[in-house]
Amino acid sequence: MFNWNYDFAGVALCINCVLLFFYKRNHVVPLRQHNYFSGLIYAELLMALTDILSSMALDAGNRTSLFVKYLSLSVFFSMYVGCLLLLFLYTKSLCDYHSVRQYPLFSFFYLPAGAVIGLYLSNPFTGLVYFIDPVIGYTAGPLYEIFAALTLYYSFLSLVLTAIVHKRMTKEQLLTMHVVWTIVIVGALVRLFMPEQLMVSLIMTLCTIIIFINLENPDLYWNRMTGLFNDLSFTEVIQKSMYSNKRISVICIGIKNYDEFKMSYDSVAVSLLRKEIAKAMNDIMDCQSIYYLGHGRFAILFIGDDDHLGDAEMAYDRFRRPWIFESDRGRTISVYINASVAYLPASTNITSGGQLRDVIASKLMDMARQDISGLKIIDEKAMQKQIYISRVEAILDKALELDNIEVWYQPIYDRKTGRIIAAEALSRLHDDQLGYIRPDVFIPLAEITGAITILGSRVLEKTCDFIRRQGLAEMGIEYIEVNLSPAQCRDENLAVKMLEVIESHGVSPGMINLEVTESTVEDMNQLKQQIRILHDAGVGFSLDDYGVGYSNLVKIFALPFSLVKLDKTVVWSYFNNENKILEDLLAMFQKNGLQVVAEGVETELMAEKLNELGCDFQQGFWYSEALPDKDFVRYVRDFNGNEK
Ligand code: G
Ligand code: G
Ligand code: MN
Repeated sequence: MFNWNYDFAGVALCINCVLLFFYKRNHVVPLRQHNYFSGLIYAELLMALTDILSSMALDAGNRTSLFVKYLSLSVFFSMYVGCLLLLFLYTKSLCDYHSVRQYPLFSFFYLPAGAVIGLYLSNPFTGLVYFIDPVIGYTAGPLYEIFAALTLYYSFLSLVLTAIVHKRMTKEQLLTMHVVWTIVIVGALVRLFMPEQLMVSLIMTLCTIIIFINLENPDLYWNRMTGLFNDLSFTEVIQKSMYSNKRISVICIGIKNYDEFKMSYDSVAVSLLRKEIAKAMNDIMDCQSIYYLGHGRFAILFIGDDDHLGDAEMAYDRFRRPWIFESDRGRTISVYINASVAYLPASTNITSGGQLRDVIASKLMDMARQDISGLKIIDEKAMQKQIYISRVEAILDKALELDNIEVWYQPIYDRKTGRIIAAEALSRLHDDQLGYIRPDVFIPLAEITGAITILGSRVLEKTCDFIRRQGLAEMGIEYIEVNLSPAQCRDENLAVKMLEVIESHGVSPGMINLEVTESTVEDMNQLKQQIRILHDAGVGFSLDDYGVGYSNLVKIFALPFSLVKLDKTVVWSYFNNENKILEDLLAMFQKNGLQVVAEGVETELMAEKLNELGCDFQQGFWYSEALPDKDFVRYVRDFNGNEK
């Protein structure tokens, strides 16, 4: 006779009831892992219950029928096996292992559990695992240890699986599952040697709690305030749909004036607006799930082949009407929201969840930047572009790490002397497969990722090294123009660091001209100080790309620019006879003591006319494209030796 201890199983029963209540209250994204997890809670609940029932029935001796004893014991053991299987399937769903449809593997996964459950259910007739002796009571049969063997089997299978595909799991997932399986093995040993303690369901429950805290916590997947799923669940759902070959279509909505909205209202109002938008979308269409991707961007995901373009149109239409909701202080807010809506049809090929999220973000950002209100389709081309950008991002990171960024120099011609007296340093990124990648692609990328800080200082270092090594000053080169990105200017130690680089290379600061675009001038206030330090040390400043922004001329003249570079579009519009602005700009800047560089000079005609107009400097393909350092030196020697 055993002296059963009901405490542990009783606690397990209570905990599983509580877990079930709270887990089921929350929304879950349609991921298989969540189904396995709730299945696990149910199985544990039943296991704890039958553990108690069967022990009570055994205790009661002849007062309960043999049938009740056998039934409750068989259900208990079967539920234990069920837990093992669900835990294994849960592990498998985490690592996206979807080859289950391959028949041989299928039998590896399910057959052992199925066979053992069959064994337990048929035990009342065979007595192979245990039997109930009229005198001694509960007695182990010849196959009693089978549950321990099965535990080892599934632990081992999980271990193998996570070892094979560990790259698809996060560190947290790996750690959690390894801990969980260790505990499961301990539980089986306890059952084997101390069956009277009824501890196994509590030990299983412990595993569930660990998973709940680390991997199934609803707050990891959705926002309580708005009831919207987050971008983590978005990428995971897409990832899983891809692995199981399901097609998806997505309606993406971006609030265009989101930043303004955030500045004008408190965070509660912002949350309420998000909630309101989600509610409206749910009313318009049968949303399977709505995700909030951050920065005022929503994604409505549909799994399956159906077309939802009509829904996307209706979603866009809704933004023609105002959004009305109560603020936290009970004030009624009514606002018009400008939205960009993009639609990704189910036919589009997707490579990864994260990539799709990036495509959506960049598409909506592009639409907002170009002020496109309306509906756009995200097609294969947009996906390809994003794939290319991600590739460039990786190449750039690697190039910075290996210090592989090249700097080329485009000559600048001086009207007064008829010689090349300066150059613009332009960075070049080389990849074995993609060839030379244009700065128009990687500079904006570096500005977003922050890599521009390192890139900028590398370019300056290389330029200084070149000036010193080649003795550019002796060759008649008066200065080199180096582009300074607005993003670099956020560093308040920029000036000091740059001067350090210049001086450590033994270069006179006067040999460096920093090119700043108008956009930098816009948020110049805190940077005036930086410019002042550099300028006082002798570094020159040029205003780059003049004519393509919206300049505040008062601000420009207040800064120590000595040069203005007219953007090539301004120059070209003059030579295309579109306007005569060039002449007036020249006069205006020169009258205010600034010298002017014309960019994009491509023909002899342009070069001659610009000289005639009195434009101080010229830069463009007529003279030369940007050249690698040795070619540049040769070009300058040739040019300055025998005048063009
Ligand atoms: O060479 P071109 O295609 O080469 O250059 C495209 C743009 O990239 C230009 O507007 C130029 O100002 C910018 N650019 C090139 N090199 C650098 C660099 O080192 N730093 C910054 N900030 N911009 C650069
Ligand atoms: O924006 P930034 O001023 O830094 O411009 C330099 C860019 O202009 C580089 O991309 C350079 O390759 C390009 N560029 C320079 N000269 C010419 C030209 O004559 N024609 C064209 N189309 N591009 C030019
Ligand atoms: Mn430039």
